Amino acid sequence: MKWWLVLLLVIPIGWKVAQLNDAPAVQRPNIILVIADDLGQQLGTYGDPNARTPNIDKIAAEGTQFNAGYVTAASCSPSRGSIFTGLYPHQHGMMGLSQFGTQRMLDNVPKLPNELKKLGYRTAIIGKRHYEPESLFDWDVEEEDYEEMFSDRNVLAMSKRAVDFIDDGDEGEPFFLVVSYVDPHRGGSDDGVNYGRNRNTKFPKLKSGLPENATPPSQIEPFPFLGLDSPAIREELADFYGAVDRLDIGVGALRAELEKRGLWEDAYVIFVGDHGPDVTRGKMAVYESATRIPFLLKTPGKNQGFVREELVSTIDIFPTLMDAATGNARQPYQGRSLLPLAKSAPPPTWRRYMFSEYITHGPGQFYPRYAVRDERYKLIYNVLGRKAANPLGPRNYCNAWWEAQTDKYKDTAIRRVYFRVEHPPRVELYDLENDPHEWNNLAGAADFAATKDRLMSALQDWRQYTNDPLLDPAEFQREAVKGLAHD
Ligand SMILES: [Ca+2]
Repeated sequence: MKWWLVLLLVIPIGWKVAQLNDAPAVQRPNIILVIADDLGQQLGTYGDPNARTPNIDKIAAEGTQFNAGYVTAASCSPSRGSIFTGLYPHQHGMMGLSQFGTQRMLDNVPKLPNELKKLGYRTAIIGKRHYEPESLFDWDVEEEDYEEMFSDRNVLAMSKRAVDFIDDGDEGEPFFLVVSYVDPHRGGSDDGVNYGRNRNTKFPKLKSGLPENATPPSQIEPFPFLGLDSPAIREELADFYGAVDRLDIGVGALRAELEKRGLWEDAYVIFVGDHGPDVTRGKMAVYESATRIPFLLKTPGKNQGFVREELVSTIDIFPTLMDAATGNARQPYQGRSLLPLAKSAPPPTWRRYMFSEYITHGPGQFYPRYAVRDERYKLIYNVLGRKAANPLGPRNYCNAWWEAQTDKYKDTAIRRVYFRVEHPPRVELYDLENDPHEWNNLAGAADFAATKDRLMSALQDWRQYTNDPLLDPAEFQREAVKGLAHD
């Protein structure tokens, strides 16, 4: 019997997290999970020259910074579904955005707040949820004020709501607090305002009076993965970094309140982005710029400052926090507890491959693709290849995409990179060591045929092992009909 078949037989029984109800009454640690919306590694602690993020950087300095942290999908709902279930989108069922009525989480998947609540935790989510059905989740407090959090980006009001939840609890009662900021997502109360005709919505640089001094466009260095520079690109990214500044101010305010109550030092704190920035080759792609995220973990205590290179994923958050709460992170988790990596001891054996996917996003955006990387190489499998153009459309493109269309870049290598966004080949292969921005597709090169085959085989094994419904042509067709429908 194949190894993955053995696991398949075990996993359905294990959906329920076993034997947690009878855990002994012990003092459990407080847990804080901070989620940023559409943020890649654009932080000072990851070496970004534009970011002014002292508060978030401090979490890295006190804890463990994972340089190779990934989400399962670069779309809000599928990614958040994975954070809260420890499963890939094709397993938890929400393979695209949840607000259009076609994508919902399966009833029988494990849910992190529900499991922590069984252990005696008070649970709260302050800010963006973006999953369906909301009734599956057992939060004591859910605060999602659209105007305050999305339109006004009032990060200070969000911190206030978070501490109100803490102050309402009994002393010594452990809490699981999720603060889910909307920055630096596009939009806000300037809804409808964009960067020009047929262009994307603006990033909200200034909201609720913050930040007081955003970096001017002239001082912005464009994201390296875009490969282009222009005044319009700088203007757009200055707006993005203004929203990042505000996010950091919010995290600082939250931390200050927790410190005031003596609740910061002994808490477990995780900081992640739900996927990379909403620019071309970012959100909705499976490039590194889409799926690689800031991933910080602070464990109780002071001044750790570890930096790890292991491949870690948001599917590891569930087992990590169960491990933090119970001292145990047994199967049936897809991911692994990260606590063994948050130590100065030599690293244990770790995973060799990292997987991510994109199935769909909003209406009409069904274009399934999968990615697998090892220490050095990355393969992308675009299931439809050039049978269908990538249906994301110009509204999803940034000023760099428009810049690449100008005559100046005719017949250049960078134009081909942007062309590949709309017309991807079936298979892409990149050498991340020599080509970290994934510009030079090696899939057709004879020298790399063995690497390509090995990664494709790992990818197929993983899809089978994780029961990907899209392996079944009838299911694929059903999802295609759902995903290509327009509202
Ligand atoms: Ca998002």
